[in-house]
Amino acid sequence: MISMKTFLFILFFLSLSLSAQNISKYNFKHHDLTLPIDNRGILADTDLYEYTDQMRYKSKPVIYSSGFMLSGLANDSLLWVNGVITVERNEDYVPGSYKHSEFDSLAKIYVLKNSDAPFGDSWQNWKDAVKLGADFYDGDNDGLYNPVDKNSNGKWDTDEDRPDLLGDQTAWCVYKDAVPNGDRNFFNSQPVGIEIQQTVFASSINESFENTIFVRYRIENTGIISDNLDSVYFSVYSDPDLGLYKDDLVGCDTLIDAGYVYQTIQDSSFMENTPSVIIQFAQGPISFLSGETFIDHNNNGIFDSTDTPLSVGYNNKGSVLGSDKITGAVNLRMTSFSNFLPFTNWTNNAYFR
Ligand SMILES: [Ca+2]
Ligand SMILES: [Ca+2]
Ligand SMILES: [Ca+2]
Ligand SMILES: [Ca+2]
Repeated sequence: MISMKTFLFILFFLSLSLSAQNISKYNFKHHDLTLPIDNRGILADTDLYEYTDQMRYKSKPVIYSSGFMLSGLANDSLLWVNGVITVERNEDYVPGSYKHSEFDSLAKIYVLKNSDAPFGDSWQNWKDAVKLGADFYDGDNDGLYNPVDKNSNGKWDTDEDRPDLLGDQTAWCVYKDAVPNGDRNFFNSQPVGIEIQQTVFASSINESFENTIFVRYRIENTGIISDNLDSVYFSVYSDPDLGLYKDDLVGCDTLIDAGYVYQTIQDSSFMENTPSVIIQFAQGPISFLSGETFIDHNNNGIFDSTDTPLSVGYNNKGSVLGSDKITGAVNLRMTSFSNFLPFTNWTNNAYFR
């Protein structure tokens, strides 16, 4: 029997609602996992130091490349597609924000650790992340991020500001779909005005989380290019390699909104400790669906005060910022999964989509 005691999880939180690039990279470490990332949406497939150019478990590869794909209709008619899929040369995002473009030179990866001193350097540096739109806890409720130890006790108190640190460690960045048409793999796809706040975080709050890295995407149509983006699909994309990629198998589990990659034989690199990788949607985007999540009494297609809610959606923002409860809505779940064989001489190689 093959032992597959180890399960690695990547959980995705979603919420919908060019010039010279300033590339910043970070090797996110959590127990036995390492995940190199950059500030334009690339997960795993980015060089930092020798042997960091993949997501690794106990120094051995588990994911070669990961990112996402988005598609939809702009202004009800124009079909667009973009994404970050390095193995297919789709790299359609650049560091920075449409809404706060005057601060694009600050658009790097901001790292917060639970072990950082309260009000220390990482909390002060977060001021620049806030300029680019990052969340913070506004303890004194003045609308500004000003991390000051008001009572000088060396500790954070609830009436003092703090950054949006989730779990043990948080790495935040923002990027936008500003790569021009001529530099894209999808030749007819133009920037449509999407910006994405990406938060990679990890926690040790329980044992299973020691093998888990979370990725939260906050995807926004800024309205700067397209008034309306409709029928939008978001896909997690991943090119996993459990050690040697040729014997990897793939599947999905609709009950837990997850895709996974596994082996039925020992991997020649991991041997008896061959892991499985599970990529799970932990919190889908909020959606209001007439007739499903609310009864639309006034028939305007919008959930408003005269309507009857049928369900509740949630936006979990961590232990400090808490959770929003959104009545009349639902968190969307995984609706499809596919694996993909891009090159005929590869066998059993799989993608999550
Ligand atoms: Ca404040
Ligand atoms: Ca204090
Ligand atoms: Ca393998
Ligand atoms: Ca209504």
